[in-house]
Amino acid sequence: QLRRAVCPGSFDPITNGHLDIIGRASKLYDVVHVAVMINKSKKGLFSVDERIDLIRQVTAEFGNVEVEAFHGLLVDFCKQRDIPAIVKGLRAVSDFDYELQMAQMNNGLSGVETLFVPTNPIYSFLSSSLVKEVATWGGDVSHLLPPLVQEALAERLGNK
Ligand code: COD
Repeated sequence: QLRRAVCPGSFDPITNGHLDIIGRASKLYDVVHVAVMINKSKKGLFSVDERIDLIRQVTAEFGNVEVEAFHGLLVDFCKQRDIPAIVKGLRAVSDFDYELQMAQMNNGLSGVETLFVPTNPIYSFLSSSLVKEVATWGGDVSHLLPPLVQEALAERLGNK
């Protein structure tokens, strides 16, 4: 039986921080599912389909990553696909409180385990929202995003 894990998130858009965690998870598991959360109340800069398309392209090299949208509970996504583990990156203590709560809630709901991977320190300050803010005002984010994503972002923000 294939060993599966899921990396969930908003990925609006995917950054090098996300990609680092997905790549490391892809070495530990046979299949890594990337679950892109559909949040109807939060309109993103990129549509869910655009996010999925970008993630598929930048994770293709790993060879064992499957990208899908989901709405509802993450534990249901896991149950439907026989996924016993959630892999999350931990950036700093500030991530910890909320991540611990979610990990405990998810475990209580369905028994799914959450594994935390420490962020690569070069990405510990990195988030999709900061990247969007910096890029909006013309700041250089080229070292924080895969080139393809950087292009899509510049185009979306009209900086190109
Ligand atoms: N370095 C390393 N990892 C990173 C970095 C970075 N710089 N940035 C982000 N990550 C990792 C983290 O593990 C993060 O959790 C994940 O990538 C996704 O990040 P975002 O910002 O794209 O996504 P979020 O935080 O908006 O995602 C939240 C979830 C979708 C995971 C969460 O809301 C969820 O599970 N929702 C589903 C509904 C549900 O089940 N709710 C009950 C939860 S108990």
